[in-house]
Amino acid sequence: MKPQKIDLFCQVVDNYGDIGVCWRLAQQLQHHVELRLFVDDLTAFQRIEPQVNSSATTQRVQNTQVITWSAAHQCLPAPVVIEAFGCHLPEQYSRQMVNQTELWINLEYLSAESWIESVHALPSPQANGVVKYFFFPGFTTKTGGLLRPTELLSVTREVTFWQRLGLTQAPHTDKVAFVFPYTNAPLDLLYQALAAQTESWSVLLAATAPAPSLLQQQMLPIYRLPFMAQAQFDALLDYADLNLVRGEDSFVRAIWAQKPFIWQPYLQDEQAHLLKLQAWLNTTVFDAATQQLIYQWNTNELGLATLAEALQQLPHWRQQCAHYAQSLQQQTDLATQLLAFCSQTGQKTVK
Ligand code: TRH
Repeated sequence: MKPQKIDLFCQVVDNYGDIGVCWRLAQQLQHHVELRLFVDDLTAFQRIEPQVNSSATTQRVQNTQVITWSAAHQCLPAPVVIEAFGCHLPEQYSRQMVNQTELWINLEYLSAESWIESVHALPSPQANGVVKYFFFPGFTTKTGGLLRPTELLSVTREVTFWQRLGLTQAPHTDKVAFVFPYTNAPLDLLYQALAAQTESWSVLLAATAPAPSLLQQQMLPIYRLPFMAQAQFDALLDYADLNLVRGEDSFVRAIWAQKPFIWQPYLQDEQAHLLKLQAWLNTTVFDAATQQLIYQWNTNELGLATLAEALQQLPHWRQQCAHYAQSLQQQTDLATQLLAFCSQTGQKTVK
């Protein structure tokens, strides 16, 4: 059964990763199926997509039907339902699924840990009588793959692009770093290392990042950005010479930008994020120095000399990132895998 209609549910737990992933996925799926995206927090959604009307119960946003969580009970469930990151579906909607839904998928968080392969695509019968399948994104062919953009965005030295970001023109330094960190990232070290390079660097600092001190602003040009639409965010990842990213969504998108990047995973109890980080590093083609640099960025062990040295070797770092992205490109992307999974599995579970 080729799916015709899919309902995708997104609950915003924290930050922007949940809606960031769901919006990306929705935009890709809507080319193939009639898609409804149910979101519980339109204010967060509006920040990454300004076309969203935060008070509309239902609306079309770039060809995707967007419905608020509270209006879900008025909708007859689709044959395929995807809940993102184990969010709990609205109760009444969930009860109605029994006669309507052939396939229920829980799209899980991304991880490179090896256990993912053994649980990806496993079924689990649910109280409402519908079987739920666990769909794990990942970095190997035994997982659900990664969300992949259909094209890279060529930014654009257009003045209007920069004006929307509050800049009069593109930064005029030799190189640009785009910085989207968690608050505990060693930014002072980064600024010092960038300022010490022979080539001149400027920093484009995401709206959520800690404000630079006066001293830091004297080291190099730091442009504080407004909160941007996700498409602009992506364009900057493609434009920058170095990307500092975090969480899940900006991390994956930074891989495709094929630029040197450092990933800061979302902090978890008992240092679980470091296990995730190491598991991912083990799957990469990065040399030991690059792996160590990324790891130490997250443990606050990184030395100024190590970072400065890596920046001096930027073309080599960039080459590694390009190879890495090219090797991952051999894998089928997440949206394509999800659709194929629906075709194969929906058939089997149909009553
Ligand atoms: O916001 P995050 O820290 O999200 C996190 C992670 O996804 C984490 O895995 C999850 O468990 C936690 O939330 C609850 O980082 P992430 O995943 O990179 O998502 C950020 C999104 O915000 C991404 O889609 C880009 C978007 N964004 C914009 O569109 N414009 C902006 O100006 C900024 C700063 C972000």
